[in-house]
Amino acid sequence: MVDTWRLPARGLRRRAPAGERDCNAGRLAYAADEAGATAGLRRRELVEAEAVIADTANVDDQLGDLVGGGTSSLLFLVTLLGLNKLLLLPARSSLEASSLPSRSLSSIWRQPRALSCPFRRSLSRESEAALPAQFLAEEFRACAAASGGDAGGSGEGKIVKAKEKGEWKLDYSGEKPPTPILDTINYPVHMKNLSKQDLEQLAAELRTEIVFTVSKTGGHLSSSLGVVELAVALHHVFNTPDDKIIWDVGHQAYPHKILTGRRSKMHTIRQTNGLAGFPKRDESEHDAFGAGHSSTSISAGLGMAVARDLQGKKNHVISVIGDGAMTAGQAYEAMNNAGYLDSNLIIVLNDNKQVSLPTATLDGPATPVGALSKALTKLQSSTKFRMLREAAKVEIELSVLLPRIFTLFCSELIGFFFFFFGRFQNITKQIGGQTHEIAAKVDEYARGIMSNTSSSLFEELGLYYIGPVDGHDVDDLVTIFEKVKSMPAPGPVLIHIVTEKGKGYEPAVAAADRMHGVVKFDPKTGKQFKTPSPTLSYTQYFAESLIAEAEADDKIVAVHAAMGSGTGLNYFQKQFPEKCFDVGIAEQHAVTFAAGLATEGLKPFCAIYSSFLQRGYDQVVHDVDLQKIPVRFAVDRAGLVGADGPTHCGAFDITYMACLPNMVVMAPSDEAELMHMVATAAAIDDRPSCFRFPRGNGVGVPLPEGNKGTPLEVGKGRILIEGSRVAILGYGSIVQTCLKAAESLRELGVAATVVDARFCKPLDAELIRRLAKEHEILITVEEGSIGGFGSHVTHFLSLNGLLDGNLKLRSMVLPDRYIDHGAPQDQIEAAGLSSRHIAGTALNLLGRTKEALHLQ
Ligand SMILES: Cc1ncc(C[n+]2csc(CCOP(=O)(O)OP(=O)(O)O)c2C)c(N)n1
Repeated sequence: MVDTWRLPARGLRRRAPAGERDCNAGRLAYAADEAGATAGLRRRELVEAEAVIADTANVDDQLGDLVGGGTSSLLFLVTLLGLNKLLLLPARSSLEASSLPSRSLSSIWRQPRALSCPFRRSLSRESEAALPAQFLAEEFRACAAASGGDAGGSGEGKIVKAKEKGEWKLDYSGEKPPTPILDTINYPVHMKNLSKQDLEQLAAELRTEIVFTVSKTGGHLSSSLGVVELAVALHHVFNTPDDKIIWDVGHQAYPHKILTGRRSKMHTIRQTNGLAGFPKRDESEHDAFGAGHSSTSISAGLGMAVARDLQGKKNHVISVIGDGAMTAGQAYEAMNNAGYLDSNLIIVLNDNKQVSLPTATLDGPATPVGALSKALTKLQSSTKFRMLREAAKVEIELSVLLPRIFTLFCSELIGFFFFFFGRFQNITKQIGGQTHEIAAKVDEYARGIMSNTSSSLFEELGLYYIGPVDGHDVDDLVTIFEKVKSMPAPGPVLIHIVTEKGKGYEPAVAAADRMHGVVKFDPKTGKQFKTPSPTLSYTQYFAESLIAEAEADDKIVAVHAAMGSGTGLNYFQKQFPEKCFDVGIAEQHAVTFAAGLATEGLKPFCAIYSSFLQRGYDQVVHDVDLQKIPVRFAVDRAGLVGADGPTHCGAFDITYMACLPNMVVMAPSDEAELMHMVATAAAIDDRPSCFRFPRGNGVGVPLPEGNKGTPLEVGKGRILIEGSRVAILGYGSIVQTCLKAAESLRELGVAATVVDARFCKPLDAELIRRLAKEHEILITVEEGSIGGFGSHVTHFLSLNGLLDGNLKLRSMVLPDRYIDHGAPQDQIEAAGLSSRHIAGTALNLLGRTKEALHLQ
């Protein structure tokens, strides 16, 4: 038997998945394999273990068969009581008698399901190298030390700073940290038989690795640091890609990426052609669902769980959602539906008490917004909950046992029925009627009576609540996940874990914003290398001018959805704390809330990123535009956004706003214009209005006095350069690029007119008519999708017969596809919206194609 499973070195190589072949740990695996005797011996031991595990599984299955056939009520009782493991003792003794080293033995016995399931599956379907890879984890480690492998570790076999007084003392010296365990792990399959100590060390190594990597690339830091133990525990217990882990928002997925085959590419994260900063289905089969926008994970997870059930599959689905993301309505819609559909779904609520961004005001740490965070705090401070956490293991066992005992006592007939159906359905809920209610009460009692109000919000929604659990205790997490995983039909379960954002990295923990999103930084100090700029960001100019407006008009108020720093409204908040509303990650609510404020005579500015406003679109249409309510939308991050990529790209706002009948739609070409548009929006009080502005810094034009703009005439553009033959009509900040294109054209002897359209709605009809009549070529340019400004101009021209003559019209817009994350200049090039592209378009239309090709 042993020989049957001892694979020759070449066989191993053939069977290794492609992704593993070229990776460091893969090389170490082969080194281990070549090492021969040791590797062979260990494999033999493990193969024997597998045989015993298979035996125990057989006994388990036979038990089920016997009882299912109704032949033994004793066995039935034993199974109901969860005592069937006792019957496996003979198998266990034979395992003990085998030649397995005691450490492997005990870890296998401790986690029979975690080990036996993937093994059985991999053997039965002969999947690629799952068995050897898993078995080789220990060999990898041995060989990493022996070979001084190039996987990034020191090869010394231990992390630089070990655990002291229960805390890992990690070294952030800026040197590449030694990561001996991480060096052995390329895919989750390599971490299945790690001991508790190994898992803890793995988490510590991941933490140092993330700090080291992100210090060189920039990106999201502290959310990932807060979930390393969670990621380790999830990947240890569950088996992706069969099991699905959905990371809400996805900004915390760096440890997951590292553990799922992407470690060697982490230095490319968020860069052109590099790894995405968020989970992405195209990037890895381990990324079950793409994200970037928050609060979608429970809906997606529930869909996957129901699809699994309908198709008779048996995998697990886990949605990981933060307490911030949990503030959005969609999360509750999903939980409500999950409680009703009752499908097996595991929701991990990662509660780090940081709901909004930044995680602090300008003056220091911010209190989390919303009632939910208060409720969670109450739950955590409850003595019963603390006791519950300590007794988490017992609690879960009880939750399974008590209904079973109860059911048995009620009626063996019901119990029999329950066994048939209940094994695969929620235990108490499936019994039905009064019996269900009584069983549910026993269940609740067993779980310690959840809180003072006897049942938490989540319980009311139909979820089985477990927690709060220390989210930095790998052992607890593993135990709970294993228990939940082994429950036959728990329905939707919510595991509430408590973590610290930035955990383990002092500069992040100490920083007011927890170093949520960072540029490159010095790992020793956490000091970020911010490039000094002579100008401020558009966001800051917006905030300054809104403050100036509010100083002059006490009716002005501001609303944002968990983005105080992102929208600059933290400055406004500091000045007018009573007039600034952070509503949590709740864009839909933000819009209708602003509408409500406006109906009572206030002048709300609702500042939301272009891509996030998509979520509040029906509210924009139905609650604002249809009723002509004067809400002012400050649409930040309009156009391409660089490293955040397509999830955050503000591509569609011109299109979705300008199609609304009552909306005034504007875009400034520079920061001074932005200030004028803030003033214009403040002045428009009979209908809604919006203005879009990009990520990035202003161009350095003189600002209006006191940062207070002057209202513009609605629907009037301005001519910046008068030329002939060619007119370039720009909308928004891309007007600056149009000016550069005109400069290139001028050098080639072409005098182009450049116009700043200012308004997409209403269009400056008179100006556009004039441009069409006085030029041969009209080019519209915008950093937005098809259907926006260019479409409105074309529509106007065609309706007015201005396309019936010789005019050559071209609309330059974002291409009809999503543009990947990357450097802003690369994205502009990919979109074909650089000054070279604009000038080239003009030259081509003038018949000067060769010169167009040679443009720089
Ligand atoms: C719909 C939407 N609105 C706003 C954001 C911006 N955003 C990214 S992370 C974040 C906070 C998320 O908090 P939480 O889920 O608790 O995760 P943490 O950052 O605390 O780890 C916000 C508001 C977003 N990603 N999606």
